[in-house]
Amino acid sequence: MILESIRSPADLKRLPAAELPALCTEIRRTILDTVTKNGGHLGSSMGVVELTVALHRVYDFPHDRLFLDTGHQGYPHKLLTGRFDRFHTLRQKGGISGFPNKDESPFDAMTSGHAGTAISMALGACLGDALAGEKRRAVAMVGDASIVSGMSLEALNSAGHLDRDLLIILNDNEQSIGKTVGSLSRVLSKVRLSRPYSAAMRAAGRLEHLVAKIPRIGERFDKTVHAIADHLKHVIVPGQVLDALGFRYFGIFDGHDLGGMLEVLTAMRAQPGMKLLHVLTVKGKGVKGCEEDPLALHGAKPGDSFVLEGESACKVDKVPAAATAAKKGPPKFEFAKCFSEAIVREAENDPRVCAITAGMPDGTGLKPFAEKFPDRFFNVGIAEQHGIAFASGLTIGGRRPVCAIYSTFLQRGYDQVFQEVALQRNPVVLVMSHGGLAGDDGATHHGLFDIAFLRTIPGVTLMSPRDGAELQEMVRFALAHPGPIAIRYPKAQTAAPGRAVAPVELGRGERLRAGDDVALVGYGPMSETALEAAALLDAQGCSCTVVNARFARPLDHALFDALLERHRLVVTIEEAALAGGFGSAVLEHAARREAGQSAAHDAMRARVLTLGVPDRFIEHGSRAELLAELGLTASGIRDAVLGHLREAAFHGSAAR
Ligand SMILES: Cc1ncc(C[n+]2csc(CCOP(=O)(O)OP(=O)(O)O)c2C)c(N)n1
Repeated sequence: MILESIRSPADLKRLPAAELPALCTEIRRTILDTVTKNGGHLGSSMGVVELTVALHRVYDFPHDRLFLDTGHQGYPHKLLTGRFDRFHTLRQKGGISGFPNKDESPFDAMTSGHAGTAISMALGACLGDALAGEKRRAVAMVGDASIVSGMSLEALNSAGHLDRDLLIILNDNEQSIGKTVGSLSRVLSKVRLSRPYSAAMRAAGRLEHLVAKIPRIGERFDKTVHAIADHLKHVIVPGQVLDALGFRYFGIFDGHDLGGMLEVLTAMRAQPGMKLLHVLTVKGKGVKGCEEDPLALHGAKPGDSFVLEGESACKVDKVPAAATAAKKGPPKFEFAKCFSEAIVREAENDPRVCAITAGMPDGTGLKPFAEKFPDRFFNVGIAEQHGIAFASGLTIGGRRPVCAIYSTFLQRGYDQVFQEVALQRNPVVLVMSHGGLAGDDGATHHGLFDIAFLRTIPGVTLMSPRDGAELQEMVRFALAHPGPIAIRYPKAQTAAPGRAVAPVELGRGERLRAGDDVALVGYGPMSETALEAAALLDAQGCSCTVVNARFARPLDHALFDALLERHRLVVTIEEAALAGGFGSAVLEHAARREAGQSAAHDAMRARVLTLGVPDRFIEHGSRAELLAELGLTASGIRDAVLGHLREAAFHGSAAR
């Protein structure tokens, strides 16, 4: 196997050119075999195999710097930069990350996972190096959905006039997760149709033979031959726009033509200044059916069986028995599916209900809504900031918008939640999926900070359901609420909805069972874990009250006063950062309450123990593994409580 012998790009550079096509096939084979076992981002990586091989053959990384936008297309890069041996551990706990990670390899110029950041980072690196007197080149590879995100456009705007040696590669596969949306993407489509070669290159009298002989473009030419002349008259040629911005535009090139990529990148490397290279690729290239259904290939789950073109079956190990056994028992639903059902139901009853996603109609569960209410569904692309402000605008028109964004990506829209939503008191419903540990995607994708960052904004109500049935009630409650409100839930399964849920009341928690010694208060699905922990603590002679907090804001002060007075210890449990989170809110309340009491009034027997995610970044692993590591399981909670009580008893007796 050639790939085995590639320990670094230096080995790749020594490889006879004739062996490169076989190497590309091996890279595709390795990615497919690994991702169908471990899960991962398949389509984007399969699409950039030739491009990545050519980049590493031509550039001198890590002296030159490569910034992969979002990073989900980075598997070929990992395989060529000394990680072949460990590639089978992809996305597994302790194994290599599914995204570029600067702690993993010097070839990863940045740790990434969020879209739209590569151009800014590459530009900053260029300028930083220049200021340090170092001569290095920088390359940013950006997808066609990410390059039209706000941050990329801001970076292009700021980069153009700076005379730095930066190459931006627009990896255009016409896909985001699903079809790329928006008018800028329509401009790109027109460009694809109208600009099959690089005028700049032609003017330079070089590389004319690289004029893209792209089959898909060719087909489209046939179909639209009459339209082309028209397009040529009206289209905004990116070369003109980018020239005006200070970039030199080169395109379009076939990203699967390895020889062509080597030649064009060699030319790019020799050209000083800001360049944008427009490359057309096919998402999932090499996988059978990739052109019909690229969405299916964006992310693969363990056990998915994909077949490489020209093969009848691929080697896919069956899902281990343990994993299938876990599926038995009462029916389970994804939280996202429960949300999906609820929002469709609410929209059927209320024509004001609208839904917004920032490029994630599938992951957020909004697809059924989009199909049923296309006029009330808005996919704004990878533009969380815009999506939130846009939702707020919809309220001005009397609509009831639900903005469904993963917790980690909502971080992009903090200022919009502050100014466009909260300051105006506009009733936007923010629905955060992946609130908690996102599992295999790792540090960039865990949604751990939303409670802390939203809790500081006046007037934003925060809640989290204990299960799918309660989530559906909360969606109903949120849509009737007169101000900004956010619901968070994890990327996890829950009991199928159906149980009767006690009515949701603003700022009121729900007592699930009564006990004498310790009160366990769960936020969201941690309430279920708290119930299990209470059973374990019972067995140790420790009687527990269990509360489902429901709201992190407003906090149920009366309930917490009662808990603090009647228990030796109040324990808060959340799948979120402890710093500033739900437990912090309870601690603040307890401290304020204590400060207001006279020294003689020693009614507050309880102390507060906060359990959650400590003050560090959490790497990838399955959600179950990470919860266990962080002690957020029933046995972990039991051990923490017993340890705390033992310590308190020791200090108590020492003081006496
Ligand atoms: C800020 C942010 N929002 C949403 C996402 C989720 N996301 C991951 S990949 C992706 C699509 C990226 O499309 P594109 O840039 O065209 O690259 P491709 O997958 O086509 O290679 C999206 C929306 C993200 N990673 N970051």
